[in-house]
Amino acid sequence: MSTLTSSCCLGFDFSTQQLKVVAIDGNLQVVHQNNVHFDSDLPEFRTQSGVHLHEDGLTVTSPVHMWVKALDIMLEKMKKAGFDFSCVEAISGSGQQHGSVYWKKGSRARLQGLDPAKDLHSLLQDSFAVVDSPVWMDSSTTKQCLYLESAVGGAQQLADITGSRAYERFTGNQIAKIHQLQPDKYNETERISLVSSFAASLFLGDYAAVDYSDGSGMNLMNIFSKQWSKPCLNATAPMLAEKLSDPTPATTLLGPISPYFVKRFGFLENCKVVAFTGDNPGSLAGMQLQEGDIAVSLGTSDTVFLWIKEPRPALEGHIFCNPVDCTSYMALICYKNGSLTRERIRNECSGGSWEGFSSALDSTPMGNNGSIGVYFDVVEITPPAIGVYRFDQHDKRVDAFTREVEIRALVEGQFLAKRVHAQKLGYRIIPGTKVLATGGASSNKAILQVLSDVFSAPVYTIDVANSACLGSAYRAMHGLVAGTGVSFKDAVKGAPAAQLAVRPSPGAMEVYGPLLKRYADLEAKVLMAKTQ
Ligand code: XUL
Repeated sequence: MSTLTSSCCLGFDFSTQQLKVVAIDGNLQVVHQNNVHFDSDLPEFRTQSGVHLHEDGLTVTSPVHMWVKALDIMLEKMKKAGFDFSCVEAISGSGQQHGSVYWKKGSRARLQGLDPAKDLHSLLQDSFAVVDSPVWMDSSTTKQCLYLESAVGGAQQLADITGSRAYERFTGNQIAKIHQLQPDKYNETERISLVSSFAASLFLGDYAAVDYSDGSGMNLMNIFSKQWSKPCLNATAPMLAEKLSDPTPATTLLGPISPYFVKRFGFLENCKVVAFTGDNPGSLAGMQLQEGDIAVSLGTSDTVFLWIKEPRPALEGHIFCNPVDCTSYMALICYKNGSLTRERIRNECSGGSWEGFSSALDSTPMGNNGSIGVYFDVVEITPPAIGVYRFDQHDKRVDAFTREVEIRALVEGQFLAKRVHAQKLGYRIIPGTKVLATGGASSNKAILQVLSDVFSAPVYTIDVANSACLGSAYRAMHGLVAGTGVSFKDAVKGAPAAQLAVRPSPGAMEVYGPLLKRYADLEAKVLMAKTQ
């Protein structure tokens, strides 16, 4: 990026509920932020939290025209706020993962010749074969998932190729369903985009390639060769390779911005569009995760992302290609029993008070004198089990713990689970490993101390309300220099860094080393009890 302080990079995030934008200047400072809320700013689409839930209770879609119109509104809002588009050197973005867009035959030519006198929404009115795009919340494709796994030799085989076993929300299974239930629409489709590459296509004025990272969330790409997997394509739908076109690294400079935006909004002709990616890969960039680091987001559901070098795809979690370094990977694991379970135990064991919860953690020893708990109030994703299980120091099941022991057993159990599953996917603590904690519970020091002890690594906190969006602006800036060999880390040197919150207590490694193994064995026992 040039040193002109007035020049900037833009990051967009097409997420489930809103479209967001962040502009950063040459010093990596945020100089503009804006958003368009789908439900309230575009009420004509009648979405709830950005989506339509269908009557079967499984199908979830979003209107593709709503996303196009949101971009019209966003750019008008920025113009009204006095944003100077001529200072933008590069644009990148992210989108909710797995969602798909079906461009109708003839749309490429339309994208290449957009009339700057009109808005995108009216220009692209007739450009989509499927107007209700399937999104990540959809779980209607179990049949297609079972078929895909059996076609490639089983769930583990599919994970070995694509980084994940078959998941209903993953795009390949959604494409298979559209081909089976709406063959005419499938045949009318010239190009299938992810939400991310669809958004990039709007800026590029041409079809944008799917990037390796978001492409890893489709159950279609070989994450090692970074090519579409022929057996997966064949088991999904005919002529699919042509409709997808080749994937590309997330650092790719796709080309200059479409003349439409130059004429309509005053962007410079040589403003660059850098490949868009998924929101989770975007967050990895926004949080400036580095090799060996692990990010733990403690929210309604807990999510863990990792930067890994040697992935080991498993039947749980996902391996995606890394969005900022093509030789690395990222793993993503989701847990449903996050803050709601912590709140339940807080209510039952410390009268609803976080102070009481924290004092219980402070007054009980690391390792809880051998007491371990597994607390799955709702069916967990990783592993798929439900129920509350308490074990004493001899691995004998017990009915209850004292209140303090219960609180520590919950928090230790949640963090042991995160480390055990991360390790199954290839995670290793290396010198310099940081744990980046985000989300509601990351403001609780006592909880962070347990996190630090269980991982035997320092815990840093970072505000990531907009991490995917900010990550996209960082990636736009990196995209300008990535071709000359500059690493992402060097490109974002000087960006606001995470703050050290706590260090591991002395002796933590000795306590939690053996407990990790015990937790893994006990969790396997719980899973076995469920399947018997
Ligand atoms: C990840 C996933 C969600 C969406 C949310 O696999 O499905 O996190 O990316 O936008």
